[in-house]
Amino acid sequence: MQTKLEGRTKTYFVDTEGPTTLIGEKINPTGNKRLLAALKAGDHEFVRALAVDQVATGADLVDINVGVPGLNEPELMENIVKIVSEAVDVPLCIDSPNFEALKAALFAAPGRPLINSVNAEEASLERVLPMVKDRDCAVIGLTIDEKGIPKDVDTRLRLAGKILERASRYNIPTEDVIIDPLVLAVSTDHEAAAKTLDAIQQIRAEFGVSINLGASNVSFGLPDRHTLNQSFMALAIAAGANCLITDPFRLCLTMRATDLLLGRDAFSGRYIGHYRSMQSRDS
Ligand code: THG
Repeated sequence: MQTKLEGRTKTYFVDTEGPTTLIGEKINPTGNKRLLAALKAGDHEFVRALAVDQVATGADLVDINVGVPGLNEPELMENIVKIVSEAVDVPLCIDSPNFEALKAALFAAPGRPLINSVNAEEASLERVLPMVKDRDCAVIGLTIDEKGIPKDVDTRLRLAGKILERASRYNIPTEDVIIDPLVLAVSTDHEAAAKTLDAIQQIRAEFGVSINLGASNVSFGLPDRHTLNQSFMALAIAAGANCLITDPFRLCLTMRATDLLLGRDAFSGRYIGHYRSMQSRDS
């Protein structure tokens, strides 16, 4: 299944049969003091460089999350979407729980962006799906509802079905919905990663859709998070996740390695290409 996305000049397909999609996560002030200061100060050059560097490193899409308490999110979102879409030509992933911020971003973004996200709560389905239909774009559906992130696999499967069914009622085709089964920290539930891997497999088998994951939640609260993130990424891709929101600087090579080992990189082209481009950047 393919999801068509467009940036200012580039068309990109998230593809269940293709190489794994990397959505660069770095434009997100959570835990990033330098970005937070830059957003507060209106230092747009810092944000522009983050977008350009992520794409140069292999990001297929750039996620934009500018939720900062005290700042006007719709206005900031519109500004940052304009800056990033002038700086890079790839499609944008608009990351906000704020409906007004999503609306502002959709208005400012070129092409066919990816909304991040809708979830199975009524308020979200009723507000976000009409925007997806009106703007003719794609959306990530989180398997979460009024009760929060389900711990079990069956509820995640049911919520994925609910989101897809509701989208089809708005005449949004299945291929424009990418399901995110979410992962919780293994430090608080040692089966959290295993359950998400199971959910990825079952959702793919049942609905055939693309699966997205924000891979770094898994390692929260543990030492050497990078090792856990790398291992989890490989397992998630093997289980059927084909789209990951992550740090391209630290995880792009692991993603290319995993695709190669799963037989999805003819003549090791993408793996070697990424390795070479990193070497030429370092020298
Ligand atoms: N699913 C979907 N969207 C998502 C998530 C998901 N969006 C947000 C998040 N999860 C993915 N994005 C991030 C962004 C940053 C970090 C983690 C996930 C992060 N930041 C560093 C930290 O907190 O230590 C700071 C990084 C820095 O200094 O640059 O970990 O699951 N659909």
